[in-house]
Amino acid sequence: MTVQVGIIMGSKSDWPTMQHAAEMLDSLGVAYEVKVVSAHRTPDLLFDYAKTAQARGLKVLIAGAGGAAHLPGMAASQTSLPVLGVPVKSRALNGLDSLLSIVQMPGGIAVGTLAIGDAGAKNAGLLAAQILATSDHELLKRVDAFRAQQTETILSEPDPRDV
Ligand code: RP5
Repeated sequence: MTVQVGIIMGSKSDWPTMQHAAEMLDSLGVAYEVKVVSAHRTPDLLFDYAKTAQARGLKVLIAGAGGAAHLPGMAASQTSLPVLGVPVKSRALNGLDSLLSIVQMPGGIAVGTLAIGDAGAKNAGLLAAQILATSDHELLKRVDAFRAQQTETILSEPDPRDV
């Protein structure tokens, strides 16, 4: 399978959150790579990664970071690939700092910002798959099947007291 999605994050400590993006891509059969790339601690690596991503065949980047979360925006500044930003829940401010750092991009450089934490990472994986599915009919069928299954699970268990 050709690797189409790059999942990057500012620190190893972001992995418990970002693994939810990877799990979603796994479940939808989308190949991806994972790498720690820090906007602040490894800026040269970030520039190299983002500048070469398209030529290496990647189609979407998912970038997660916490606190002064500049990774998604700086990655977006170096590539025309769609960049999905995941605000990681920070220890000090519960991720509000991460969210505001990622979402408030200046006009002209776009980052698609997801929710704080696990749900945001999960949806980043799903949204990356949906972007790829616009030109991949088999993937679109898998995305639709996932959604149908999710709906069916809820409809078949309407009583919240059932385990
Ligand atoms: C950010 O700083 C990372 O994205 C991480 O969320 C946060 C804390 O990093 P560590 O101190 O845990 O390495 O760059």
